[in-house]
Amino acid sequence: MNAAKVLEDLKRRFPNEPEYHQAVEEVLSTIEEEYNKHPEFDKVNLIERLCIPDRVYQFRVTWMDDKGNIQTNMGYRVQHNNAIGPYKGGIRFHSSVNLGILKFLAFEQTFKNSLTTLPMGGGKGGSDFSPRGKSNAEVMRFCQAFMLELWRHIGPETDVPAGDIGVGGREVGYMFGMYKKLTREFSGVLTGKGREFGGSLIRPEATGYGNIYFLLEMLKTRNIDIQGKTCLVSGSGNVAQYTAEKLIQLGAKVVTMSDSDGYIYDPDGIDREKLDYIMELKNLYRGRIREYAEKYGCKYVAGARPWNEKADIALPSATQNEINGDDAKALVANGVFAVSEGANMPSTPEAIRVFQDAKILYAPGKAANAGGVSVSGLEMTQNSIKLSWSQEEVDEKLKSIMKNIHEACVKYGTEPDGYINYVKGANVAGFMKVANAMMAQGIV
Ligand code: NDP
Ligand code: 2IT
Repeated sequence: MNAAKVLEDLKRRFPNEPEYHQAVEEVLSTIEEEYNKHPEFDKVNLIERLCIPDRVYQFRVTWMDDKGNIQTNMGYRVQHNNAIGPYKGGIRFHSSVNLGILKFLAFEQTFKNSLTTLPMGGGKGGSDFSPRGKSNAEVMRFCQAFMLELWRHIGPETDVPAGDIGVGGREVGYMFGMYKKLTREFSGVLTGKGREFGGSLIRPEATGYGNIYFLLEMLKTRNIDIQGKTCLVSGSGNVAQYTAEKLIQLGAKVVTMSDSDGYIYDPDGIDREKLDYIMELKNLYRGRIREYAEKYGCKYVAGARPWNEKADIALPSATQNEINGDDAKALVANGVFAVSEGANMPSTPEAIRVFQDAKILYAPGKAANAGGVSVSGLEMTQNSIKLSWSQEEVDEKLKSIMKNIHEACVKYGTEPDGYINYVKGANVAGFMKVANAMMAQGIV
């Protein structure tokens, strides 16, 4: 394979999908060498089949708002690859959603899910519906209208969606209700469900906790203790909240959180009580992070991200491309020695280069945030055996999965000078398993 040529061809055939091109380029550039050691892969043009999704569903979602107006949104499900298990991946509701963004997420998900060691293929879905400012009833009607189309394409052994930006327990519950009504079947078709109807304990916490478990493994390679370390967290949604919770439990100091309007900087650190306030503010009242600064009298910076503040560790947990090259330079200059990604692709290629050139610990999302989908996989298992495991059991399994992912990164990503290139490690490890499964299954 010639990575540059494959990418050029994809750009020509699928223009105007920059995030998809970005994600593919990052993977191809790091697996090219390994891929070319296996001429049998190229003989069957494996790479093209791995980059282009198996299929994409696109549909119109029409619903009525509280004023009686009829609203139209777009709905999508990208089924990327099911070589190692049913398609699996979240659903995103955000005004920015388009096909290119979901293709990047489904592509990434395929490698991430492979890394978890659980039998899950890769997929992603969503809509350009924005839950911001919508009433509960509007969200319910939208979720129902969305599922009215999606249900034909998913199933517990076919494709199992879950949450992502704008989709949490509430939305999963509404979608599950509609799916059940349409199919007259109670099944594990979605993960991230409520505990009362098949949801796994620790699933809400899993992405944030898993990211910190991965961070601890990285810190261990340099004999660094997390206690007392100052951390920058971006976002204030599901992933950011449980990232902060675990950091606080471990004695680290979280000084920032953010939302799409700006960030707060609390030099005293966000403690348990302040985090409870954020959880209530965001999950119950659906308020803005600015209100935290008003309540606790700390700095709020509108329209900015937290990467210029001084810290030891950064945990981007909001969205893609939220750290650019300049942000990365500021982080490194301010003493940050570890970046572990809770979000998917939060660092631009320039930012990744800055981190790797500075030889700091840098974990890409597909490794560091794999805890979320891992516990989704554990939820699928519990649903199919019709049992539920205790909190401790799930947490232990999550820790061991994150440790295994770290080991895989070390195995495939250690460079001659000893620096661990986690991007390469994660991509090669994730790729090899999917590639071998595809080879065994013939040209399909
Ligand atoms: P949430 O919707 O719960 O929270 C998202 C947070 O990020 C909010 O604070 C939101 O601000 C902010 N945000 C969203 N879009 C933007 C934007 N364009 N610019 C600035 N801030 C933004 O989502 P999650 O916490 O679930 O997801 C966060 C990231 O983690 C995403 O990249 C997601 O793909 C990834 N992820 C999620 C997993 C999960 O299990 N949920 C698993 C693995 C990865 P506001 O409140 O203003 O909207
Ligand atoms: O990006 C992700 O891994 C998720 N949004 C979670 C997917 C899942 O199926 O739990």
